[in-house]
Amino acid sequence: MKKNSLSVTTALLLWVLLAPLTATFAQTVIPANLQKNIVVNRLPNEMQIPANVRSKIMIKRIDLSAAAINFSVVTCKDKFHATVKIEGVVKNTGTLNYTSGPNQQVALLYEDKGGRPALVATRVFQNLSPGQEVRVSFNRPWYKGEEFPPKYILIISYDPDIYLDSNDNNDDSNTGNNRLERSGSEISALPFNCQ
Ligand SMILES: [Ca+2]
Ligand SMILES: [Ca+2]
Repeated sequence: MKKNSLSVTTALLLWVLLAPLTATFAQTVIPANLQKNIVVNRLPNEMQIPANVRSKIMIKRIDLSAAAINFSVVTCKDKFHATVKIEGVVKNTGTLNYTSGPNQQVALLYEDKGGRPALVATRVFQNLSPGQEVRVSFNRPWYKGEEFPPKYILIISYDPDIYLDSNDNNDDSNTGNNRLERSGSEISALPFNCQ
């Protein structure tokens, strides 16, 4: 009995020590073929459509967009302290199905503290029908008294070879809407209604 409770304690202790590491790792998984575009402490460069395929891509008008960044209160401690959820929404805003390989596109959520971006969550996805969405999120403690709250940046990142992979159903025709920003000051403006 004593041995059992000891091993349970050990397992619990290990879980407490390792869970945050596992959680951080699980939140920011990036497929190998996407890694050369993505750095955890710098925003990736905007994707460019190669000139020789541009006219063909414009005909189909496949388009995924960084559609929204949502802020919500998960639990609150008092009027100034809460755990909040920051959620990015990627949406197929085109009129055709987006069909692709399993590791060719990822939604990235960055937290930027005064020009120091950090990748805080990722979501690898694959196919999206028109109007369909995929979400990437993370939770963090929030204090309203923070003078300069971070901003959040949602980015859709693609396989560097996405326009050259012989599949024109994953060729985003509008690279100008693949990034969205929202200031964390809007989180501080939310009511923290605690019981
Ligand atoms: Ca797009
Ligand atoms: Ca392609």
